[in-house]
Amino acid sequence: MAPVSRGFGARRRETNDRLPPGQYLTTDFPVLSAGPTPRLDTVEWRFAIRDERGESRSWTWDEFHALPFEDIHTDIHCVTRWSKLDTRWRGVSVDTLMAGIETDAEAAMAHCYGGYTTNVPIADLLGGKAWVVTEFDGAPIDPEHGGPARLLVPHLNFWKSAKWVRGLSLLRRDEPGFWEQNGYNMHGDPWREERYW
Ligand SMILES: Nc1nc2c(c(=O)[nH]1)N[C@H]1C(S)=C(S)[C@@H](COP(=O)(O)O)O[C@H]1N2
Ligand SMILES: [Mo]
Repeated sequence: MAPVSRGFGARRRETNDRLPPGQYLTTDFPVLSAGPTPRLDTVEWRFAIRDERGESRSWTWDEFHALPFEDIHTDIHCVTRWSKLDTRWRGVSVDTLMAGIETDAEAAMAHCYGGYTTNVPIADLLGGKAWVVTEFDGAPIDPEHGGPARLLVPHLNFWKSAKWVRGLSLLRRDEPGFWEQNGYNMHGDPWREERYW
């Protein structure tokens, strides 16, 4: 009945409860990019949402920073099986960005500087589940990790968290993005092991 090993066991269970099936923990932050890292000037940066009727609204860097920012403390899970616990981000919730946009869309396509795309159901973007983030660990996000801004949808596998995001286009019907056309799951819930088709 050594209290030390009881405590250790309890902590391990707690951590394991946060690890989806088939995932392992990592403490570093791997970089996974399908192409080169775009170098973006925030003066030129825009973020736009286009609804399914083709109407759009967009924010400059300064306009974006006039929106309410939130601190996000979350675990992230990559389909290549690493999970990282307790990551800290800062950004604007998609709820805030979508406020005032009337839509019946089923899904959104995230578009990125550099050409990457990924599709996410609207239900997974609203309700405090997704953000456009500009800070990681109290500093601007490194370009390799998606700076100046990336989408963060931490309850889905990390390929849905589009780096260098430049906008969302709202889709009446869900469509596959870059990895989804190449065999990745349309939804990507790590807890259901939604990895590939
Ligand atoms: N624009 C863009 N976003 C992207 C990717 C990419 O190649 N391009 N890779 C995705 C994948 S597969 C993963 S696992 C995460 C990796 O993010 P990280 O490099 O910050 O770890 O970004 C996702 N977002
Ligand atoms: Mo990934």
